[in-house]
Amino acid sequence: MIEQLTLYTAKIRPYSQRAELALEEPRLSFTRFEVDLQNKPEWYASKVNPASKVPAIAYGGPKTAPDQPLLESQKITESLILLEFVADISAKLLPKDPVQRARVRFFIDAVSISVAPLLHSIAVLGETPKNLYKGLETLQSLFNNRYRRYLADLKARDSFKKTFDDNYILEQYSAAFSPLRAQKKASKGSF
Ligand SMILES: N[C@@H](CCC(=O)N[C@@H](CS)C(=O)NCC(=O)O)C(=O)O
Repeated sequence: MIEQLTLYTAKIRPYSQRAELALEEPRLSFTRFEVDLQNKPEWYASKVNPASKVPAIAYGGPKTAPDQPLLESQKITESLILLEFVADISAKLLPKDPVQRARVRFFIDAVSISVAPLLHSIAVLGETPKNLYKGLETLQSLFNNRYRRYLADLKARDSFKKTFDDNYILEQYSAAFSPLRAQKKASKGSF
């Protein structure tokens, strides 16, 4: 039986979104708590994640308000580990066949190596997406169909629509990172 589960997340962050997608896909019942990363609750690091990052899960123990996490629940952190955890408790996310499972994990590994590390430099620092194209070519080689088809299928899923609000993300990223980009541009210009 699946126990009480609370996801601590922030909807502008891709690592958080992947944890939320994993929970939405098998339609697990969970409580979602949005962590304001600019103004984190004072209990968050001490009671949920000592690294003070999202996403994180509190699993099991008595039901409680998400802003009053209990010692009795298990705290699980690191988004890729959360994905494995959700796959384990739902028994739905991964294919049954071991070869297919290996393929899925190979894909996850390729995204982790070739795509995910570049997102910060592009979305936050405004650097060229040139290296991302190489990463996408790597992913492309893993598909029988085109990568665009995968992306379109992904965006059409209810789980994706529910967890991705592009206008909000654009707004938040612009507000949070425009000063940093401007500073970076100015310091480049001064050399
Ligand atoms: N390796 C971690 C990275 C988590 C991470 O860096 N989270 C960021 C948001 S994407 C965070 O919470 N940063 C804390 C902060 O901005 O104060 C994972 O995959 O869960």
